[in-house]
Amino acid sequence: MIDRADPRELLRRYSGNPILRPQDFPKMVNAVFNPGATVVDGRTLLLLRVEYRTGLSSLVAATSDDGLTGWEIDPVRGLFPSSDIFEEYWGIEDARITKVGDEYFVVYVGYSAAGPLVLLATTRDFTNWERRGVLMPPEDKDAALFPTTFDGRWALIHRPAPSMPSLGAHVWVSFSPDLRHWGDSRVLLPARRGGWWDANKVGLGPPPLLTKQGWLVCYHGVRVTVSGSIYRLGLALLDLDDPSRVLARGNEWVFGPHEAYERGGDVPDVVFPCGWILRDDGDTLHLYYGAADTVVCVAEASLATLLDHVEQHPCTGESAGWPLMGAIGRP
Ligand code: M1P
Repeated sequence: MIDRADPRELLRRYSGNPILRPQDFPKMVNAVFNPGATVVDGRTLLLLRVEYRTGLSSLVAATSDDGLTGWEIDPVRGLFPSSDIFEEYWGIEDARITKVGDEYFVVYVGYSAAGPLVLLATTRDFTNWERRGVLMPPEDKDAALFPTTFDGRWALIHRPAPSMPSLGAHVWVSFSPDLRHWGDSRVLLPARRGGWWDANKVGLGPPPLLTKQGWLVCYHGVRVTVSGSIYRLGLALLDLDDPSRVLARGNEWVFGPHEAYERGGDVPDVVFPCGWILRDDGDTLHLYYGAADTVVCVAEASLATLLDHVEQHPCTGESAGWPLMGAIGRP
């Protein structure tokens, strides 16, 4: 295995990675990955995607005092699919958690018999849940809510799958007055084309993060190679008042698989974050990600440094959109 670790990386891996593995569970499970993240009563809470040895997944809570060590898995705290619910027939996956007041809005993927779709459930304690139904019908995934409304409308970032895959899978934003009826949908971050790292398929990572400069967005881009797909991460910045306006989008990926636990697993060469937490100093950012669809890891970054990076790539006019998709700036 070639080690391509570079000390200049913006995101630094925690030396204790992976922080959660299948063998940490009391019951035998196949994989634990793609965690949503938040803070509950001062403790870091991850909502883990746990894939059992049936092939189906649930969302299970694990907590830690410092967000790095001493993880306590509570196998009965979380959200569990029911085969009585059509939308969750083959399990539930990849939670993104948005705190609104003292409630947590958890947007997740339901693996329905009609394909993956976007569901919402709310909770105050990750034990008692209110299922709020379908936000986006199949096929759609990689979705999260903003924590604030915009002129009275909720905003959801999501990733529909096109019926013609050759047209690419792009990140969209949609709006709703009531979390039930969605519309005013538009492409937010188109997948680029050709040789780009984020050509043809992109999807949201964690929920958008509020900063003074705008909403910071982390997304995954998928590069298809003869040996399989490589999932890497990039950054974009959205307007504070109008999140359908892209202010900046980095050209280079900022994080990609190179450690053994990212390069080998059920799905090799995948880093897939669904949560990040800005710590109390206002700058330390912990990014929680699934590695190779098998284990859970964390990487740390300075928020100011990430913002500096993305702001070097402002989008003006059409530069974030379709016409120039193959040629945004210089790499
Ligand atoms: O296997 C990699 C990822 O594939 C899917 O993501 P996407 O549809 O955005 O490419 C998801 O199933 C995800 O859970 C998985 O980690």
